[in-house]
Amino acid sequence: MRIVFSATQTKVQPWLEAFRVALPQAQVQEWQPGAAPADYAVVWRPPQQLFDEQPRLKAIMNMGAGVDALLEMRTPPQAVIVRIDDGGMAVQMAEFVCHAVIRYFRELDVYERDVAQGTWSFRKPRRREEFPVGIMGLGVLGQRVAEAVAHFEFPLRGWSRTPRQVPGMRCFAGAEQFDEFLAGTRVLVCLLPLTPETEGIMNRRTLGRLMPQSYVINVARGAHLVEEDLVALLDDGHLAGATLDVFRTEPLPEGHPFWKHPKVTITPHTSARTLRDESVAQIAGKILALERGEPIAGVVDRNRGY
Ligand code: NDP
Ligand code: OXD
Repeated sequence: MRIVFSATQTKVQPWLEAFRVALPQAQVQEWQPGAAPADYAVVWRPPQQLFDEQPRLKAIMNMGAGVDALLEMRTPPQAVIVRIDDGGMAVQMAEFVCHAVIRYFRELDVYERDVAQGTWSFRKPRRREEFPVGIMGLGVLGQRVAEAVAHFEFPLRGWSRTPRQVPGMRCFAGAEQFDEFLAGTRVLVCLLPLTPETEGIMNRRTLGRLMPQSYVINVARGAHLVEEDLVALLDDGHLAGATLDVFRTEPLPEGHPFWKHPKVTITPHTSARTLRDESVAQIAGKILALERGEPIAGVVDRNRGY
């Protein structure tokens, strides 16, 4: 069995060594132009030339949860596209989102600003019932985040494409229930995949439907958000704050308004990192299962886009 590996933004050698240990029967090589035909490609944002030169791949193993960039490429049509499901990312996402929700609920963002100005002032405690958290996307990550947020007893709402039942959560589904979901949400968390249906889903109209003084937490993809609409709603006071981990252009360009906006907190696409050991174990396990002809989790539906 031959496996080619191609990933940007990571050191290649430790990944190759880990795959060679996990799959001793396989020949695992970093992809180079002209490489011999392989059975599997393990990739994160690879060059198009890899797929053009590897028409016989059985499967493409994406080293992340989101496959939006991969689905924009020309890939061999028979190759199954497989994404990471959880692989240690769900708990990281739960930590990140809980931290942001609690920071807003306890007004730590306001205390941080006060302290920076040498001001000692108390704020009236908020009522949890007035702080419903609404999660868009109830998949692997959204459900784990919901479970974690539930421990802090915030009212929970969730929205997905098809109807879901999540204990302790009021669930909404589809375009027809979207506005109702938004209208009762005070903290909007985006954990949707980026697809033609979800591109620009957070815009002036939809964010304008949230409860007054709402917050936005985007940990999915930058293109879910119309950035200038968010700034307008923060500036006119409808929105009280935003925590953004992902952006239309990454790294965030110098001079972008988010860098200095007093109501925006940014992080460099780090809310849930791909972890090497967990990912190698998961991908190797799936390759072996595919070789045995067994079903695996995380197979992407190319038509659905996730
Ligand atoms: P899943 O595929 O497991 O879940 C996707 C969820 O979104 C499902 O509940 C699905 O609905 C819902 N959904 C999809 N399309 C729509 C739509 N048009 N309307 C309403 N709901 C929709 O994905 P994951 O939870 O694993 O990951 C989510 C995203 O998080 C990834 O695609 C990636 O972009 C992002 N991510 C970001 C990271 C970061 O570091 N910032 C790290 C990892 C992931 P249904 O249940 O009906 O199928
Ligand atoms: C992912 C990511 O999709 O890191 O896994 O953004």
